[in-house]
Amino acid sequence: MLKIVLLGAPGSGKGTQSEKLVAEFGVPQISTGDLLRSAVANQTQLGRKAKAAMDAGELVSDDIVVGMMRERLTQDDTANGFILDGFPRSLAQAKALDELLDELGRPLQGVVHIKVDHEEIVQRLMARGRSDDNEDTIRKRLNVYQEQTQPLVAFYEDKGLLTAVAGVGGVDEIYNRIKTALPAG
Ligand code: B4P
Repeated sequence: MLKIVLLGAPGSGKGTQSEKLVAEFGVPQISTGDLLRSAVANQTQLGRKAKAAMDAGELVSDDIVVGMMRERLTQDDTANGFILDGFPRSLAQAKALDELLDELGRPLQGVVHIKVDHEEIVQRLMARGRSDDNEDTIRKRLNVYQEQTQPLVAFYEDKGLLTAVAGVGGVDEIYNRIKTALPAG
């Protein structure tokens, strides 16, 4: 059983580290970024609504993302837990997640905050080269992170759920730090 959120700026390595957690703990990774990109690629109604915000480095609206997560978190494969990657990204999303997990009787065990300096992130994402990885959009995403997502650090700290790990160094080194930060049980 592992029910956690990986919190961190875009490009902090949430996706990279989630893959390793999935392989070791056998619970699904739920990435709102991946779900949204797949909706865009399949040209669904939701994808068409999300595309402009994603291209501009803005957050997709809370109601779209929360609706998508409600659907995903009620699927059977989450019975033994989940790794939330890139969700929540705003206080409204965090509060909606609390309500949803309360309803499901599966409260969050912990939040791991992966901390990486923003200049390092710009370098990493420019090297990755996804369609939203040009310098202007990356800087926009970092500003959005600062304004809308950073407040979640205090939100989860107040709940006693947050542990911070340094997200610089080798992928395995960071993974070991994350494992040490995982909640017991
Ligand atoms: P995401 O898909 O969440 O994209 P990300 O933040 O860029 O990815 P991540 O942090 O997982 O970084 P990764 O491991 O890939 O979001 C994309 C967009 O979707 C958002 O801008 C927004 O528009 C929308 N969206 C998503 N969720 C939303 C929500 N909840 N609400 C509203 N809108 C939402 O690593 C990045 C790079 O670094 C990779 O190239 C990787 O190889 C490299 N890397 C990883 N670890 C490294 C290390 N230790 N050293 C060096 N490089 C490393």
